[in-house]
Amino acid sequence: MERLVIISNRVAEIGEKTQIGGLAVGIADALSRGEGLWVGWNGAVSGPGEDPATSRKQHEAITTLTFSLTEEEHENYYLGFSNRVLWPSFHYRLDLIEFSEAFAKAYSSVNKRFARTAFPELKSDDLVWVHDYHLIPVAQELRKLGSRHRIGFFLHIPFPSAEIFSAVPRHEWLRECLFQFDLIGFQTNRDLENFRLYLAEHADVEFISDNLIKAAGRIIRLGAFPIGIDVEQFAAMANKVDDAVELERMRRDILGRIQMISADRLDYSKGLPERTRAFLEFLNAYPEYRGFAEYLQIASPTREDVLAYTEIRTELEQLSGAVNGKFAEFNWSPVQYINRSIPRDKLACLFHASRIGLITPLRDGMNLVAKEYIAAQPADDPGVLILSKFAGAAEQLEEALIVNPYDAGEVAGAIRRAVTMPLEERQNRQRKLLDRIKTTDAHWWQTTFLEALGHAPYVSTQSTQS
Ligand code: GDG
Repeated sequence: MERLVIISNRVAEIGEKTQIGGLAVGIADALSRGEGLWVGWNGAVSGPGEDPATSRKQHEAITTLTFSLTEEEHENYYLGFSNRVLWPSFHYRLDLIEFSEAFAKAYSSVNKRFARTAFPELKSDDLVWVHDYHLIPVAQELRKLGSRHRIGFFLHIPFPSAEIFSAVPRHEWLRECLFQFDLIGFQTNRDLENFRLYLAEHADVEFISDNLIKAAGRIIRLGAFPIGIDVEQFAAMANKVDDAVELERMRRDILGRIQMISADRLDYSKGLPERTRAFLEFLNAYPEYRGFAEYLQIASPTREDVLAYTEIRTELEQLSGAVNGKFAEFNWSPVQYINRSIPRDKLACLFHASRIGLITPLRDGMNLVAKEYIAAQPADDPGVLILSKFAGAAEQLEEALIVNPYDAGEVAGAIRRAVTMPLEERQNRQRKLLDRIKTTDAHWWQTTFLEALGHAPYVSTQSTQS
């Protein structure tokens, strides 16, 4: 079997399996199928004059090769082009783009650095798998260094409509960079279709079949590979009794209360204020639930150096405060807002104990929390997933209550429906949802992608040397 080389912006700590998040589970699983190498940023920013030296670590058959970014690289490549240009635009927020020439330059040069770090390590038959929007130019940089490897790219976030993508500064360059991969993978069929429509309108491409194109003298395979989770691992965490969580659940049972839960990074794409407004609408429209419905909102801090993120946090804090101020009683608070990351096993137990999972992003590549909520449900008395139609997961999880997150009244109605849903209907929906997340789990995701990459017809007729 060929060795797998993963290149991603961040490299996770491997070892503590229960604590690593969704994406890292999929990658660690892929790497552990044989020998594996994982290359990327270690998360540290080196000060002026400090040596951002590469460090190598070994965890059984997996080697990690990590380096720090300089302050300037962190500012312009990571916070700049990646998170002030690509992230907002791919999530349909062109209004939040802050573009500068320095961002594009740093994005290009840091990608070069990723490629230069990885290239000397590559053996001739390695499979190379590059992850996400931070690293679109990596294949082109590897090709310039002489790489003839099969290189795959997986986009974890949505690929927007042609109209939106064509507004991204340097989209022509990004497109040409993408053509240096052998396989381009998306989360959903919708993303794949958006990419094809963009190409049809803006690029010189020959469409060979649904999954093959010819561009820049190369044959490139395209596909949709919805990312999954390790269902058993998550369910095992959820089924472990956590005394504090269990005590709270019993207290709610005695008082006839129900809990709704959401857990996201505090990102504007996740629709947190809209969701809080929908909950407010629910309490306004259905007053009989005042004193009984509780909404636990776990919003972990993220990218706090970007203005849009501090603004969304302020907005959310004002809103949660306003809902509590309006409706709370001395012995009941409608919103519990936590602006910290909590341990993964605790999160699983909280999902298990919550009657409703309220997952309503405005745009999301997939959304693993939706799948984790399902994995965590007790089979005999499962909760109900309310899911935004703009989460990639909605393409698969049809038995969830699918809602438009911009329509507070519709979400409030779905909450009401979830609260009153008969046990049999909940069980039926849960059975089907569970089935689906099991058949397309983390293992399925990585094997399907790597099989497609292994079979990608590597044809290069042009030299990219420059
Ligand atoms: C990107 C795409 C795509 C959340 N709060 C806490 C916590 N989490 C964990 C969740 C889940 C992960 O973080 C979040 O994954 P998502 O998929 O929901 O979202 P993004 O971070 O935006 O990920 C997304 C994903 O890539 C994979 O391709 O699905 O669409 O945007 O695992 O459980 N974990 C802990 N404490 C928290 O407070 N420990």
